[in-house]
Amino acid sequence: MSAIILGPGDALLIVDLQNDFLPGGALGVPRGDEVIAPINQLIALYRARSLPVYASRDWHPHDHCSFAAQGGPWPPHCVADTAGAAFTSELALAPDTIVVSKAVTAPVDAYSAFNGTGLAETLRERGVRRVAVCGLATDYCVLNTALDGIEHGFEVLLVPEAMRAVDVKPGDGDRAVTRMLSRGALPVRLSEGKLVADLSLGAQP
Ligand code: VGL
Ligand code: ZN
Repeated sequence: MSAIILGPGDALLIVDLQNDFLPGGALGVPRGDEVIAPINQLIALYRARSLPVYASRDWHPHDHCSFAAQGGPWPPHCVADTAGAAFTSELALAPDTIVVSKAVTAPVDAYSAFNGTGLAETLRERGVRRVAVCGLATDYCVLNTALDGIEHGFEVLLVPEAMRAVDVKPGDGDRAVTRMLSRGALPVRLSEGKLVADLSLGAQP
């Protein structure tokens, strides 16, 4: 079993754990609620080592271009300052969580937490070199965030048990995971409260 030793340079990045993306929300991800428990474990793991926790959120104006009324693909969701846009209260976010708001203006959509947010610079200033990515949804914002993270030169740990997919087309989530791994993300899983490499997901020997 290959344990991942967390230390300086590590950070946790939780993608879009907002009420609208949970079952019953405006754009509920099927079984999205199942990620809350593992993400809370991840938060505890990183906080125990005083490592930074980042949480991105979709933070749209009411007339955002991704909404159907504007010709976009989605129902209205995550409108800034509404209950749907709030992080789920079941998430054990500490007051020092660094919140990253994205797609905050009407004409621009952003699936990636790196897109238009200054996140790469913020991470570098903090000395972060490796981010563990988890959250919703695997096939949209998690996918684009992880790929951008790699593009920006960060090592990316992927926590599949702590993410769920929209699966507009069946298999979208699995294909997204395959894409992230093929670009160099390392799959990890929680084992007895620690992170270990997930060799079952095609990591190279
Ligand atoms: C997302 C659809 C629309 C996501 C955001 O967070 O994955 N999906 N906006
Ligand atoms: Zn959105």
